[in-house]
Formats: sequence, C-alpha cells, structure tokens
Amino acid sequence: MKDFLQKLALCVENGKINKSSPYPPNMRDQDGADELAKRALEEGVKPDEILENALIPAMAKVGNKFSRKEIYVPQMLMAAKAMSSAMVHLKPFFQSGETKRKGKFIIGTVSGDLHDIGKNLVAMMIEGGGWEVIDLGVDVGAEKFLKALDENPNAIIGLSALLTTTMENMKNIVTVIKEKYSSSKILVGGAPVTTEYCKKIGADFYSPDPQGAVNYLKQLAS
Ligand code: B1M
Repeated sequence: MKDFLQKLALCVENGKINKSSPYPPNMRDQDGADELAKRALEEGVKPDEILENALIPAMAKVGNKFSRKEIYVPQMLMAAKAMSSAMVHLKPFFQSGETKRKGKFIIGTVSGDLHDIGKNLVAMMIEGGGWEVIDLGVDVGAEKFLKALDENPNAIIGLSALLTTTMENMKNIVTVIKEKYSSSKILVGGAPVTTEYCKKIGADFYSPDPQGAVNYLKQLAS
C-alpha cells in the first residue's frame, strides 16, 4: 500500500494529472493522480491517509522546490492541478464531515486588484496542506471578508495584493476585520507586500510564497 501512495505522491510532485495528460513527457501513458486517488479509495485507503501520506508531503516538496527556485510557476500549477484531480475524489468525504480538515482558510485579492495567479497558487497549496479553502476571488472588499468570517468565525484570513496603487486597501480590510474579530489571524502576501508593511497595517504574518503560508497555518494549528 505504501508503494501505491508513493506513486500518487510522485504524480502530484511531477504534475501528472491523469493517464491522458501528456505532461510530464517521461510519465506519458501512466496512471495519474486522478486514477491513483480513485483506486486508493476503492481499495479501502482512508481519505485522510491519502491526504496525509501522499498529497500533503508531495505539495510540501513542490512548495519547497518553488521557494528554492528549483521549479517555476508552470510546474507548480501542474502540481496543483494534479493535486486537485485527486482532491475531487476525496472532497465528498471531507464535505460529509466523515473526514476532518485542519481548519478553514478564507482568501481573496484585495479590492481594486484583479490579479489572481499568485492568490490561486497560495489557495491550492493550502488546500493541499489539508485545509478547507474559501476562495472569495478578486476585488474583495472588507464587507465580503467580514461576511465570510461571520459564516466561519474561526477561519484564518489571507489577503493578496499585486498593485502598489490598491495595496493600501489591505490596511482598511485588516482594520475592519480586527475591529470585529480582534483575535483573528490575518496572513498577507503579494509582490509589493513586505514584513514591514504587514506590521504597519496590523496584519499578523507576511509570507513571500505559498509554502511560507502553508507553514504559518501549520504553526497556528499545532
Ligand atoms: Co498586471 N501588473 N496589471 N496584469 N501584472 C503587474 C503586477 C505589474 C508589476 C506589471 C508592471 O508594470 N511591471 C504592474 C503593477 C505595478 C505596480 O503596482 N507598481 C501591473 C499593472 C500596472 C497592471 C494594470 C494596472 C495594467 C493596466 O491595465 N494598465 C492592470 C490592473 C488590473 C487590476 O488589477 N485592476 C493589470 C492587469 C493584469 C492582467 C489582467 C493582464 C494580468 C493578471 C491576470 C490574472 O492574475 N488572472 C496581469 C499580470 C499577469 C501581471 C504580471 C505580468 C504577472 C503577475 C503574476 O501573476 N505573477 C505582473 C508583472 C510581474 O510580476 N512580472 C503584473 C506570478 C504570480 C505567481 O506571482 O502574484 O506575485 P505573485 O504571487 C506570488 C507571491 O507574491 C506570493 O505567492 C505567489 C507565488 O510565489 N503571494 C502570496 C501572492 N499572494 C499571496 C498571498 C499570501 C502569501 C503569498 O498570503 C495570503
């Protein structure tokens, strides 16, 4: 069984989505994350075992390689897609409550900003880290974040910003959230954001990349 999960982990690490996917060329015509996750469940492997022993370690490896600049955005996106194709089979078990997730994470790109590639990568990595992700999309203002928090009061919040012109909206969102939920944890990121800026606006943590975000959440959950 261990071999089986190792194969699945390798598919995620290398971005092998399913059998018909031509990427990566050296895994052509082999089963991908889609088929292997489905088969694992059919053979009685528990969904949380698949997540903990295959998907999460594979995505952590991907995140670390990306942080070390050993792989780039396209490879990371393929890995995230492979992970998502496996998650399709696992999700019903998590949604039914039969299998528990580590917690909830609400993420969005701040108001005025339509960039979502980095935000999506962070969301996918965090989902791959075993969390339920509520993705509010782009151009998200304080009210929408508050509404999501009202519905999920213990969730951790993630704000992404790519534009220097609208990153100031991050400050307003953090202020409004902290006014109502003073103990909430807010993680910020995006190209123009820095640790200094994070401190200045009263957010809790800045991560330059998705793996740092995953590590922060892991630390909060322990
Ligand atoms: Co725009 N754009 N863009 N753009 N765009 C930039 C950001 C810009 C730097 C290009 C430039 O001029 N050199 C510039 C901003 C300049 C500035 O603010 N100082 C810019 C501009 C000006 C604009 C427009 C205003 C252009 C115009 O219309 N005149 C306009 C704004 C629209 C709007 O948002 N209101 C605009 C539009 C667009 C497109 C729609 C065409 C497209 C976005 C498509 C999309 O996202 N779906 C686009 C793109 C693609 C870019 C560039 C080329 C690439 C951005 C990107 O996706 N990078 C960008 C130039 C560049 O960066 N070379 C640029 C890859 C992505 C993986 O990185 O998002 O940084 P990034 O995410 C990283 C980290 O930052 C971190 O993790 C990710 C992986 O490491 N991270 C987090 C991100 N969020 C995080 C959250 C976290 C933690 C980590 O915790 C919550």
